[in-house]
Amino acid sequence: MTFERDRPIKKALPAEFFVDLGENAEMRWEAMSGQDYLTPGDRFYVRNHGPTPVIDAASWRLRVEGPGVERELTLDYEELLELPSVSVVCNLECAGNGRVFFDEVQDRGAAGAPWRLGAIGVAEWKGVPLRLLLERAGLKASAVEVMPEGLDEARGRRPVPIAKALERETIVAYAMNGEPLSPDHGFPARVVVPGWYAVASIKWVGRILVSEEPVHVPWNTEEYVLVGPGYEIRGLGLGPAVTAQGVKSALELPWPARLPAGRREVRGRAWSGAGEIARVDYSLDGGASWSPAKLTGPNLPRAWACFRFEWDVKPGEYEILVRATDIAGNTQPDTAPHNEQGYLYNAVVAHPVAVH
Ligand SMILES: Nc1nc2c(c(=O)[nH]1)N[C@H]1C(S)=C(S)[C@@H](COP(=O)(O)O)O[C@H]1N2
Ligand SMILES: [Mo]
Repeated sequence: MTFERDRPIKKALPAEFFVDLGENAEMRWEAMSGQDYLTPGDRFYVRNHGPTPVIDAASWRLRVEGPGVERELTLDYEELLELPSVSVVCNLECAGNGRVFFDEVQDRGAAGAPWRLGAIGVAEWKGVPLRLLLERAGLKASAVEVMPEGLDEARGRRPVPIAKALERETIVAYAMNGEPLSPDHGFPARVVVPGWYAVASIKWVGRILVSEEPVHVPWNTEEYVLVGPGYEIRGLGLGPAVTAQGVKSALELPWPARLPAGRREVRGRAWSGAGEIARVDYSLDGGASWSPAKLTGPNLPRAWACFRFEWDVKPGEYEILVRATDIAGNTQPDTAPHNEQGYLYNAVVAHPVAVH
């Protein structure tokens, strides 16, 4: 395994697709314009806590172990690929996606990567249900949490409760959009936990610990926890851990956007951890009035829904507001409650557009 500190991300980061944030790379939303449902791997955001490790598949092993299983299970790459697999189309979204708006809109910033809205992408992930691996290791009824651990320097690790680990679509993925995972997205294998913020989707997984007690690690006690007024301190953490995704939306436009005057079609995507998108509304008058956008194409739970609307526009300066609602009735609010690390910003965003 090798790391290159001066090249933390391996894939090319062309400026038209990405904002290069060093260890991290944000997708520019205009990179989704004209794309089908999925985000191509060469445009997918990257969130690393250190340089991407380059792992040799031939010497890689995955171990499933711990007090919550009867026996240790060890697999090599070929063995993983031979197990029964499923394909899951879902998004991965960083819990900090939208963080910059706490500062820009709500005047109260938060520490962390200054993501706008491009720390999300939807891919087709193929892999082995985590459930199957747990069963082969002899899952005990006393198992409480399942914690995948990464082989990166940060040893990224994040427990999920046993019920979430056993969901049909929680998988150990080895392919993304029909190709083996790339190093930046977790080669040889990563966990994908649909519906939860992507910190739980551990890349470069080498070990899966099954516990009979709640597990405390930095990513559920110090980071990826909600700290601030209104958030209770529970157990050993500084606040409740971020888990299920909220409802959000974004336009497939540059930030800020520049458009020629005339009849335009504006497009975007909306998503929610709670299921399908029920509706998307937009406002061109600062939120005084709202009109429904048209939902088009697939609307898969825990992935996203594409939407569009017509706009006949004269030269000037505008803001487009978009507000998504999911099937559980959750709607994007006007403001997002502040928390110190700037997670879960899901308020309606005013997208600046200059029309010439
Ligand atoms: N081992 C490991 N897994 C990890 C991370 C990491 O730094 N190390 N980052 C997590 C976070 S915070 C996010 S948002 C997603 C990003 O996945 P991506 O880079 O494939 O988009 O991976 C998660 N899994
Ligand atoms: Mo993240």
